[in-house]
Amino acid sequence: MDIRRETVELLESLGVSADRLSGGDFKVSSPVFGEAIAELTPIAPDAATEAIEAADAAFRAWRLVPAPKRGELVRLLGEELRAAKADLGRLVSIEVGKIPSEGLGEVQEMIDICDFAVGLSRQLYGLTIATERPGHRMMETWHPLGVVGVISAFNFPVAVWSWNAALALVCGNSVVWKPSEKTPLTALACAAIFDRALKRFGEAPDNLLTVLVGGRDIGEVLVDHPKVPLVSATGSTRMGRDVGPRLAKRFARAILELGGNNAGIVCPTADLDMALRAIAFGAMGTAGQRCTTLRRLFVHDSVYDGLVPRLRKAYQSVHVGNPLETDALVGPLIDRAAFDHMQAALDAAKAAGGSVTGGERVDNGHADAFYVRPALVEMPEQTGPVLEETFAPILYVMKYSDFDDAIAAHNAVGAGLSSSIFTRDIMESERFLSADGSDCGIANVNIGTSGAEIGGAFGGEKETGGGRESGSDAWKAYMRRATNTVNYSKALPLAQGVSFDIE
Ligand code: UN1
Repeated sequence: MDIRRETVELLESLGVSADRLSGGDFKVSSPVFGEAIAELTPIAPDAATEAIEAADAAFRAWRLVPAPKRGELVRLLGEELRAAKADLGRLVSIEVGKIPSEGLGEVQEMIDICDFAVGLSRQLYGLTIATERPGHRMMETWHPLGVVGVISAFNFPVAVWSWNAALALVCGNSVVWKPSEKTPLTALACAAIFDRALKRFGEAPDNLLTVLVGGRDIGEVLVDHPKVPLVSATGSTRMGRDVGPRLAKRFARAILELGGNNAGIVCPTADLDMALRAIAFGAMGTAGQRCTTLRRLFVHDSVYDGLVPRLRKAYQSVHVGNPLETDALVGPLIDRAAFDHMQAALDAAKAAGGSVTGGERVDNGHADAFYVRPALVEMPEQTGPVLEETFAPILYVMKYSDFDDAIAAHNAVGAGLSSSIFTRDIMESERFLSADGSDCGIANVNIGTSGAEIGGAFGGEKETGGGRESGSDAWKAYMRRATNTVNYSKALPLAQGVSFDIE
């Protein structure tokens, strides 16, 4: 196949002109064959600063549009995404190497969050609160916040943007998006899709959405700009350690969705067939490149031999290959660096006594495409690389005999994104979900760690950064809250019984 030609054709059909795709020095590659598929022109830092100022002007106008009307724009975006689903899903597969159902699933997440946000646009509620003073009313109101900066990662190049953008837009904000350096093409496609929704919507300010194609310097412009009151950033914990303090320094808000080192516990009463499928998808799906990928597994002694050999077999037989032309379940790693990190982690695991199944490179005839057989690593204990997130398909498996020890080991890592337990024992599942159970932002029972629905709040604790995006009341981070107390009496009673009579 001519992947470059198909990329250009897809982008043109999505509304991105072919002239933008070549001639620049910002090279974009597809991991499928490791070939360049576009050369973009990045934005200069000064132009990025100007774009943020323009987005601020857009916010000032957009905040005056009634929220349900803003919801109409997001409804149209959802319609345009439905129409573009096949093309955008395919483009995600080309740019990231996802298998087709995962590329399409990512676009489905976008459609789902648009639907959610449309409903939300009529539900931006505040509370009315009992006051201690007679003839008074106290309430809270929610107002638009400003320019919302979005920094997204390569692995969910469009869905995570849409979680932020759909909420930000109904909340009355404008959006400036710095996509991953590895995936700017799908971002340009989203901007074109959004433009179509805008045209159908009619009256909306210019510059409601700006995409900044560029490297780290451009991300820094966004993070440091005083007119960006909120930055939602997805990426590594290392990135978060830089972005978090920079935002804190200027008292801007952060939604950080950083690393995960997600674990599962398989208990004596687990349905092993169910656990096997959930573990296989959670650990090998998306080539281990989800924030929610299952990376550690604690298996009770009594079921270890009933589960782990079957898992090993699945690792040996899963089809790894070109996601565009075959029915592979595991596509490529994003690049050579990802491959190198994976090999280094496997070497460290072996040195720590791990026994490795898989992990080797699978040759597809292209020197710069990195396919690997997912690795199952049986570890004597949780040490060395097991404590770190390696963004690749490695599952470390450990035995446990005492449930308290399993929970303690589960929580003994820096990250706190997603977790799961496989059990039919209600005492164990309830304990896992309780205050002294899993310490993660997502805790599941008889479901893997990945593949969350948009209706729940998405994010995690500890080194995952603490942010929440997507469903539930995550919208509150995208608005500012005002507490209003109104006195409709003729007196001026002071709170707390204070008297202050000046005559
Ligand atoms: C991510 O990897 O950053 O829960 C997002 C999941 C997906 C989103 C993952 N819905 O696996």
